[in-house]
Amino acid sequence: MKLYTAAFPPSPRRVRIFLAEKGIDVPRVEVDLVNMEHRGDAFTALNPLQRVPALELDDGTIITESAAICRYFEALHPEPSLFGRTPEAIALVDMWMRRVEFGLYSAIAAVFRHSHPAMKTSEVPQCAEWAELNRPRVMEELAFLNSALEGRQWLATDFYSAADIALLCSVDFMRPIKIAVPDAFENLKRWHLAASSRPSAKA
Ligand SMILES: N[C@@H](CCC(=O)N[C@@H](CS)C(=O)NCC(=O)O)C(=O)O
Repeated sequence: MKLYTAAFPPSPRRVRIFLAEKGIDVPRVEVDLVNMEHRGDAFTALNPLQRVPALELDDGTIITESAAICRYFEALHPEPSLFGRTPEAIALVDMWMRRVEFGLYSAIAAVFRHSHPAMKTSEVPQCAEWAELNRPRVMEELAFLNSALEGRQWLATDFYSAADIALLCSVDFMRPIKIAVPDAFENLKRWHLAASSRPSAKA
């Protein structure tokens, strides 16, 4: 088994944090995104979408999409559970993970992909106007998540879950687009400190 990953972007980091929480060690292949290795023939043969992460199983099966890779490892190693054990917890983790992905993460990604110089060759054409339209959406999503975290330690349920990992990777992905969590969003700030303090955050 091999995990194709890259150091800085959020999606491969989601998988690395997930694996660290589970205590699973998977051989890794670092894909050089700066030098466009993911656009080369070898990686394109693995993932025609030319994105990381990708997981190659021993029989050659390729799994992409960070959430799908995490679900694969949850099924292989159910404990500690990061997707929930009860029907209710499973649904809540999924609900919050999707809210983070479709809400906050997609707004941040739109700003990053359409405004950051590093994405010039990947996002063609870059549309600066689309980036600017998404900046206020990022703030709206942060406000929503801040209120959702009122009185709660973790986002979805009473344990640190895959939804928290998605949120941590999204919030940290705001650094390159120079958006910070406003001080007024105290619940989100408290949550971010707690999530960042877990050893897995360094993965
Ligand atoms: N939905 C996918 C997103 C994968 C993705 O967009 N990966 C980015 C890094 S976070 C990438 O490989 N970007 C390279 C490019 O756009 O050229 C997932 O969750 O795995």
